[in-house]
Amino acid sequence: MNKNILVTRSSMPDFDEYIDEIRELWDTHWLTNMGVKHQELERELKAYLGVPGLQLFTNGHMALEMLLQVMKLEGEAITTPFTFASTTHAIVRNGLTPVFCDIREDDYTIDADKIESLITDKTSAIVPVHVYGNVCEVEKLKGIADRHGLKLIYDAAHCFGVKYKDTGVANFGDASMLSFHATKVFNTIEGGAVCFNDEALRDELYFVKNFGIVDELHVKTVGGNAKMNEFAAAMGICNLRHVDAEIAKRKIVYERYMERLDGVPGLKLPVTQPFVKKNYAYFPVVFDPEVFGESRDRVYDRLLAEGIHARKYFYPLTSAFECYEGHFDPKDTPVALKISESVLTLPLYSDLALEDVDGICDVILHRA
Ligand code: T4K
Repeated sequence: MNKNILVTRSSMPDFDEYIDEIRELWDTHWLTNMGVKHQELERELKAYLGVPGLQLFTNGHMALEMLLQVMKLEGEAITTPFTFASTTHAIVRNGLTPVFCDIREDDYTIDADKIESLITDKTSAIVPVHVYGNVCEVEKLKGIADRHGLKLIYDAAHCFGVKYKDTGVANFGDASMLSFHATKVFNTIEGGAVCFNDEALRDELYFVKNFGIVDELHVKTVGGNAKMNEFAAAMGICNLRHVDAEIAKRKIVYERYMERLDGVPGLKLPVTQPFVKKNYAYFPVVFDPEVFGESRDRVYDRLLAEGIHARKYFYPLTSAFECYEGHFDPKDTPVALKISESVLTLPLYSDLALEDVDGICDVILHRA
């Protein structure tokens, strides 16, 4: 193909739309610390996502890390190793021990049926990931968390706009983290949020992201700094106006991949989950080398040679990271290990041309 195609490409508003949005910041000189753009975006996102509570953060990772902090968790958190570094690091950076549970073969989310055997008297939380925008088994997970008195905190970084049974997915569990990174379906350049039901969390999250400061004389928590600035919030306000159109365009790209690759022996394509409204965030393909005749790594290399940068999200498993060497055994989660060694996420973004999708499929299928 001889063309540089990356795994994704940030959605952006028209230049003039963004300039109009930030113009007033030159009048006020108010650039951060929960200014007008921050407040406006928070209000608009609450309405769009249909959540009772939402706090913005500087990125998804700090949102999750600080959420775990205000939950005052101790001991162990049951989670999945088939995720981005952030999920595991947020747990560890809070002084908690991650206990890795295997994932489901069909949608790659945590296998709820394997959680209870991992619960000990030290377990304080379950931290599942709605990976690729696939929705976890939310009802089962709630049942387990309630039965054992555990907090249920979702990493919903991939899930902007996803609904389950007509409910915004960030409503499930005690709280959910969303990422608004440049690579996500909805972006604020860098950014993130925590969505929650319990109103008590609102103040805790508000204070912790601003050094724990209550007012000029009172500091009530050992907080940090994870505030979203006004330029990022303004980007979010603009992008939110177009996000439905962006998701609709992603759907067209996604469907073209499905059309071209469905039924090819040895390829496992994304699942369609019942009752789920998708956001078409990722297009993961799992390669069975025995049947397809080539490994994931071989296909990755062939695509790269044509300038197509598919990504091995999520390889290696977080439990195999060198920073955790000697602490975990990736073989304890055999399904996750197998998927991480055979999955490739193909380029997917709203303005990816259908001819390029065809070109990518031709390379995969040796028709180029
Ligand atoms: N939990 C989960 C499950 C996550 O997946 C993530 C983030 C988090 C938590 C943490 O949320 P944040 O703190 O990031 O808000 C990228 C993203 O940086 C990361 O946000 C994302 N997950 C992860 C899955 O993907 P890399 O290391 O692959 O990024 P990079 O720089 O290689 O970019 C990938 C492609 O995106 C580039 O090839 C081109 C495109 N791109 C990238 C940037 C930076 C753009 O089009 N515009 C850009 O500005 O991690």
